Amino acid sequence: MSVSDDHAGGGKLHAAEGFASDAMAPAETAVISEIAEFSADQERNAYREMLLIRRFEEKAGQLYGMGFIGGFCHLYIGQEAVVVGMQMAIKDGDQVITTYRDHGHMLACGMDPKGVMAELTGRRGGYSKGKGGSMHMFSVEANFFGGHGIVGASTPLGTGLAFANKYRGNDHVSLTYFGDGSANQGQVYEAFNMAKLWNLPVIYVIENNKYAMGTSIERASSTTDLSQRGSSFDIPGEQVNGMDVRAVNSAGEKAVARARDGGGPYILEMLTYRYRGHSMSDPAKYRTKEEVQKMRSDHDPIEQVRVRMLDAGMIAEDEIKQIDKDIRAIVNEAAEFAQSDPEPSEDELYTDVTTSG
Ligand SMILES: Cc1ncc(C[n+]2csc(CCOP(=O)(O)OP(=O)(O)O)c2C)c(N)n1
Ligand SMILES: [Mg+2]
Repeated sequence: MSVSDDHAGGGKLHAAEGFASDAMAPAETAVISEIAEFSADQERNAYREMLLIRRFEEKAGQLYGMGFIGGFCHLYIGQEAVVVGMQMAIKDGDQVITTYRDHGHMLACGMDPKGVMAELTGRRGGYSKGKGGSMHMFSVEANFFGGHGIVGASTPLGTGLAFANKYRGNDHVSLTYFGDGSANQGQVYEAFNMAKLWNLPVIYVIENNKYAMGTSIERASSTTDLSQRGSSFDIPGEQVNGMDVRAVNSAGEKAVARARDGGGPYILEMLTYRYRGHSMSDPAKYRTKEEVQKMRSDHDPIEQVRVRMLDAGMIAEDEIKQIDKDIRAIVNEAAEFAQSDPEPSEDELYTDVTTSG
């Protein structure tokens, strides 16, 4: 049985082979991190966290289809290893900021699935009181700084978070996520310049899922090894197998330790893939079903951990089923809350809303 409804393949996994010999192979010049083995606890934790994101996103997709969620909704299914592996590499107080594909990041930061789901359905128990929606959530307690709809905008803001850490003299780092499409935005390079000039503790996590909406990286980018995009600013970087949570974690641990020690900014280009469309309204004409199916069956981040744990005798089938059941219960509870919680009252219309002019 597959771990995921979304994982239709059930095919053989090649966890240790990474991307060798397929279209997702890293550039030839790229530095590839060594993969550290996980302890049984780490495997279990990674499995649970990734599964929570997967199931949450599947449920969000269903609620969207049923008309409970309006506006934009960008699902993270397929990319779970990136945020979970990175989250395992940081400590409390380190900041996380990302784009609109943000539900996984919020869950990984420890935000309440009920509050996230209720925000998606526009209810008052949502993180923005039901007035922000999928792309506009925030939690100071969880050190999650959004949720940003403007492509490239999270990069200078995340650099600013790193500046604040340095200014305050603390040892925190900022994980600043953005996509392959965002990597062609001008403000990213203005931020790179300042990050290096001031030696800021920021890790730029580029989630290269190969597409920016319907445009492949090959069609949009003059250079496709995004880990080297900081070279003009003397910011080093490396490509990482973003479908293997251990590879992400290994690279993350190194980059975070370096930044915490005053080593300055670093780029981690995560080679990853989204299984679903760009958003819920995506005609998906820009890639073949076979391409998607191959990633799901050969590289699924959750299935890799499940198979590894079973092969190593770290976990029994029954325990896996129990984790599955627990996660389903959490997600169902979130979905029920998101459908039964009332909408914001009318007098909320003008609170916390900024206007210009
Ligand atoms: C400044 C700006 N330009 C264009 C858009 C429209 N837009 C939304 S998402 C997107 C693609 C971004 O792709 P990528 O950075 O690869 O992130 P992914 O969606 O793959 O996670 C575009 C062009 C926008 N939101 N902001
Ligand atoms: Mg992309």
